[in-house]
Amino acid sequence: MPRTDAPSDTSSEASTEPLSAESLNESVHDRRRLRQWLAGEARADGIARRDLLRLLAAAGLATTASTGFASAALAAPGGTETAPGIVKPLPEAWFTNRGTNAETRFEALAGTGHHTPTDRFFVRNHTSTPVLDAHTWTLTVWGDGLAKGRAAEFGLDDLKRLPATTRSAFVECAGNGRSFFTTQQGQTASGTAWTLGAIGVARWRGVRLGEVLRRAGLRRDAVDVLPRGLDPDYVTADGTNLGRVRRPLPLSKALDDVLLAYEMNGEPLPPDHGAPVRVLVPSWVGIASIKWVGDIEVSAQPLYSPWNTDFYRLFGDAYPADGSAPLTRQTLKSAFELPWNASLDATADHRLTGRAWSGAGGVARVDVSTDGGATWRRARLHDAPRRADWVRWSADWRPAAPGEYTLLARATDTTGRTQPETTVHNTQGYLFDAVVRHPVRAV
Ligand SMILES: Nc1nc2c(c(=O)[nH]1)N[C@H]1C(S)=C(S)[C@@H](COP(=O)(O)O)O[C@H]1N2
Ligand SMILES: [Mo]
Repeated sequence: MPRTDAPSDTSSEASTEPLSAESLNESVHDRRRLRQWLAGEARADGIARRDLLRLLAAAGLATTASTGFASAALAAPGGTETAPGIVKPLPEAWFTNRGTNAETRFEALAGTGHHTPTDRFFVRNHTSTPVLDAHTWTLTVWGDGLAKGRAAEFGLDDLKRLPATTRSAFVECAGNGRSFFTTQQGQTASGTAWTLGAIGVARWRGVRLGEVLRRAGLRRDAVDVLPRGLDPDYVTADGTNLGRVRRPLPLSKALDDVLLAYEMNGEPLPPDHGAPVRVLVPSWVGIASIKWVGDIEVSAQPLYSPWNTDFYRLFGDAYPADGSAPLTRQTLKSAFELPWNASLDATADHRLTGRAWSGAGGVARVDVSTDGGATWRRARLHDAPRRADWVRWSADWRPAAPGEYTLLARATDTTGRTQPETTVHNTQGYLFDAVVRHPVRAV
C-alpha cells in the first residue's frame, strides 16, 4: 500500500490538513488514526491501550510508531502479528494487514470446510474493537416509530430468552475487490485496497430483529431503523467527527431476515466481530451489519447517516451527482484458494479450489479458465446454492508446460447474472464484480 502522506507531526496534521478527496480515503484515514491512537490522541474506549504500549515498547517501536502504519504491525507473544485496535492475533499466513483492518488470505481457507473459521475471519474496523462487558451491556430500542413515549431495554439474557434462529450467511465489505479497479482497469478508487478477502461466511445464532422490534412496541407508521455501534466515534482524515458508526435500514429488510447475533460458529461472538451482539443483515453490504450494537432508533421518517449518504453509494461518471441509491445487496464474485503468483508443479495434476458468492441469490454455476479466458470449463460445485452464502468449487488442471498462467473463475447466480469482464467505475471502489485475473507460475 503506497503511502500518500508523509506527516512527521501527529498532533497538528488533523487541524492543518485541508478538506480534500482524501477525506474519503479510508486507508489514509486509518494510518492517520493509528498514529493519533499511538500518540494518545485518539479515543479507544474499552481497549487496553496499556497492553499495546507494553507490546510496542517490547518491540522497540514506541518511538518509531509515528513513521507510518507498516512499521507498527506488531509482533505479539507467540510470534504472530496483531494490528492496532484488533484484539485477535493475525498470523501472516492467514491475514494481510491493512491498517485497522485485516484481510483473510483465500489460500488459508483451503480445506477448512464451508464456514470461515472465526480465527481467520476478516476484520473491518472504522476505529478500534471495544471490549465490552456482556453482563452490563444493554440494547436500547427507541424513537418515534415505537408506541408513544416508549423506549425498551434488553440485556443479553433477555435476548437469549427470545426464540433463537441459526443461519449461515456471509459478511462482505462493499469495498471487497476494490484494488482490481486499479490493477485490472487502471482506475483509481479511494479506500482500503482489498483484494478478494474482505468476506467471511459464518453460522450465526441470534434473535430476529423483527421479534425485538415488535416487543419494543413497533408502530404501523415506522419506516426505518438505525442501529448504532458502541465503538469510538469515527473521525475523518480532515478531523470531522462523524459520530458513532451507524447506518439506517428500511423496516422491510429489518423485519425480513435480519438477526441480532450473539453467536458465531457455535461460540459467543468474539470482540472483533461485535461482541456481545451485532446486527447481521444477510446479503447486504457489510456496513449494514453493525457490530457492538448499543441502540436502535426506530423512526416514522426516513433516516440518514454519513454511511448511507456520503459513503456506500456509487459516485462517478456513470452515476447521478448525488450518487446512486444507498447500496443494499452485494454483488457476485469468485476467488481461488491460491496465493497471488502461486508456484505450482508443472509436472503434476492439480485440483484448483475456490469459492463463489452473490448477494442476489445462490451461486448456480462456476466456470474456470486456465488460459487467460480463451477457453472455459465448468467447475464442480461442492455446496448447494443458497442465498447470502457461498459455494465451494473445484476444477482439475495439469499445466501444459512450465510458464506463466492466468487463472479465471466466473460465477453465475440463480438469478442468471454472470460476472462481467469489467465493472463500471465508481470513485469509492464499491461492488467490484468483474472476473479477477489470478496469476500463477508452473515450475
Ligand atoms: N460498529 C461498527 N460496526 C461495523 C463496522 C465498524 O467499524 N463499527 N464496520 C462495518 C463494515 S464496513 C464491515 S465490512 C463489517 C465487517 O465485519 P467483521 O469485522 O466482523 O468482518 O462490519 C461492519 N460493522
Ligand atoms: Mo465494509
